[in-house]
Amino acid sequence: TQNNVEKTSVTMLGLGEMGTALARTWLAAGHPLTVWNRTPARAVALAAEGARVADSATEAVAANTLVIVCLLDDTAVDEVLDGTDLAGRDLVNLTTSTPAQARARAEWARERGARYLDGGIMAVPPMIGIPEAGGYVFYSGSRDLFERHQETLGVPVGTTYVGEDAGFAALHDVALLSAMYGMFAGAAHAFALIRKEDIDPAALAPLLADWLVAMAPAVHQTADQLRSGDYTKGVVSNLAMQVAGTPTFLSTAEQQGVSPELLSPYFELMRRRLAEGSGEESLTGVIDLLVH
Ligand code: FVH
Repeated sequence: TQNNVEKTSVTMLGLGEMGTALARTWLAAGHPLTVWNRTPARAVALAAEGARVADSATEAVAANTLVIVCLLDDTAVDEVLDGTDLAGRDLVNLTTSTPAQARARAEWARERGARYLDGGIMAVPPMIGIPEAGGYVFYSGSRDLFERHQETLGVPVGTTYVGEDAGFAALHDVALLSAMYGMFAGAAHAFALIRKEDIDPAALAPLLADWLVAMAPAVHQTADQLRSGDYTKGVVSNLAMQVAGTPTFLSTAEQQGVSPELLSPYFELMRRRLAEGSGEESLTGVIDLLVH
């Protein structure tokens, strides 16, 4: 419906880059919106677009049942929500946190009479409100709450519910971002290898991107092997062969004057796993060496 009265009213606490981008989409979609930010100047543009600006976090929380928080970190959440009356509120926390912080926040909210949903945002601000950009938010915590507000939560960006454990959204968020940093580390090493050569980085970039995309589906075999416990299942390039190849990578790095410090820790784990007699396996066994 296009009728504003029938759209869920939203309170938004935190108007940084992300909070502002989120808030703007609810306004544009016709959701009555109350906002608050520590620095009031950041609310001026949204007020001009139709948001009601509360004088305090307490007033903003009192305005609506659905309260969405997007602040810098967990400490800021403490400071902002301290003294607000959360009884009967549906608290959705999109602030980046650790799984332990999210679980503690869920319990903290429950003690104050609020339902709780935690979110991990898999998007940067320019992706908000652009469905084709592919961003989404992991949600975990109260399933009832998620289902009740799924339509509203889906206005800025897609939604993916990952379980009743309030820490799971943060865990999924950090897991995906950790894999991303591994990819960035590999790309950094690749660019370093050609840095002093007459090779255009812009020519390497599409080759690199296509190769990473081609290799990415390997995670499905990893998952399949972890589930079955058989790390030799479907192996094409076994660990023994891959460890035998590592001197080539290290020598090439040396010849190119490139530090091996990004690659070496992973190669060391591969060697340790091989030393355990796992030469016929894939690289999946490395995962078990990481888990204490
Ligand atoms: N921006 C991004 O690319 C990433 C994408 C993935 C998710 N993150 C997380 O989203 C949270 C908010 O990030 P942000 O981009 O909005 O961050 P800032 O623009 O720096 O705004 C921070 C807001 O937090 C307020 N704030 C900070 N400390 C306090 C405090 N002690 N008391 C009250 N408010 C506080 C700040 O207020 P002000 O400085 O304007 O007064 C902003 O509203 C974050 O968890 C990312 O990890 C974004």
